[in-house]
Amino acid sequence: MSIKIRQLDSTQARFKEALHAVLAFEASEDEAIESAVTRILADVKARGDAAVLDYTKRFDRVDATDVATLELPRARLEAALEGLQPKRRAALECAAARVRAYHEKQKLECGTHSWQYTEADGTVLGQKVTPLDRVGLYVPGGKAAYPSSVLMNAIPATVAGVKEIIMVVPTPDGVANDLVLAAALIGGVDRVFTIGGAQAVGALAYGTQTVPAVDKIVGPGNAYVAAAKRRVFGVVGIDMIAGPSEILVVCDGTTDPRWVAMDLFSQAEHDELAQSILLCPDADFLVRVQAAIEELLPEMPRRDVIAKSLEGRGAFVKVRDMAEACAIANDIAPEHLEVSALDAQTWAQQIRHAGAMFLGRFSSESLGDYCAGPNHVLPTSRTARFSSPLGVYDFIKRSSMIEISQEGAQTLGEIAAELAYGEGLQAHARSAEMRMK
Ligand code: HSO
Ligand code: ZN
Repeated sequence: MSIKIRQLDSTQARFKEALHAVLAFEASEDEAIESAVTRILADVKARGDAAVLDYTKRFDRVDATDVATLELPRARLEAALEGLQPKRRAALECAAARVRAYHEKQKLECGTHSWQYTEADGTVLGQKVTPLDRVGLYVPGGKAAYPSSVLMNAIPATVAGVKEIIMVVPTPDGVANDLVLAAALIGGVDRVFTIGGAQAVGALAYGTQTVPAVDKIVGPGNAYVAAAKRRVFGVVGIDMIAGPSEILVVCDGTTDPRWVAMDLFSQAEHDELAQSILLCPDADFLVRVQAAIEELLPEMPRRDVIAKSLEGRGAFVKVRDMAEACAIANDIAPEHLEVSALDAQTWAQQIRHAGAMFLGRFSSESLGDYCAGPNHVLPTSRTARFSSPLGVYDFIKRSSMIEISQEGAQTLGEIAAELAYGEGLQAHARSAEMRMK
């Protein structure tokens, strides 16, 4: 199967522009989607359950008389778990345990704890950390229904101490995915409603007679779900809106080219718009990876998706050396970065922008997708320059704590009053002064 992947060379004229043209991805704002979503959200806000039932009948062909019947009883989740092949169940449970262990560590070490300190005059200042009360987890029903994503979203929330996790998942024609339901149970989801689309996002954001309103909505979804999440932001919190998946492999030429080819496939198979890029200083190695791709692609059940992704958005970049590869990696700021090199830890010291770094030739991204432990919900489309993987910190918030001593009220009162007069705010000034001797 011959496949044509774009070839770039860091020494070519206008290389940076050429690279950025490859990276460019704009989530197109579709007018029709936006207006449909606006209508659905307004309807759910106004009519609650009745609107949710109407849309569920129209879009999922599930005709229910009452939203309560769309909630799955716990016994249904338990049956899904019991019904799994033992090996698959063990894998799911092991993955969950590893993801939980990693996030427990994150809870201890990432500043998710309350603190306070006392000043000389007895004034106490601090920060109080509180988990969110209730979180909504959106799970797609169609081709991108990943049980692993249920774990990755639910587990950091439970570790953070979120009191209640409400999952929504559409079941077109009434068909549920048992692996997803089992993952919900293992991941600590409290309630599951079989609703989806913008109507489910609206139900979670505004609450209906049956679906409780949540404080934050997380989880992936199609263009309608993404548009709905954007619109309800402010009423509730949302996680990031993810673009297509990306992998960047930086290789020194010492890894088996077939391993590298399969790693590129592993992202490409997600989506025709997924992006797989390889940087290497060794031109001959790039030729060998191309040969491995041609050899391995025909075996892949998802070869058509892979070929479209690699030909449409993939690239091979010949770089001068590994140091330059690291600099280019920082510019790309990929969702996943594999440093497939002998001294990966050393090169990693030069990397600052990547959602997740996979170091050394044994660290395939696929292990991180399922069971290494770190979260697989990662910043895409160069947003790793300023944002982080989903984590425990996304399910907590901070409150400032201020307890001023009588002595502190004298010294701070003077400063506050002075600034308040400067701003023309008399009541502020008087409120501070009244507490002064
Ligand atoms: N690579 C995806 C996550 C995933 N992979 C789920 C397999 N299942 C996120 O970028
Ligand atoms: Zn993946």
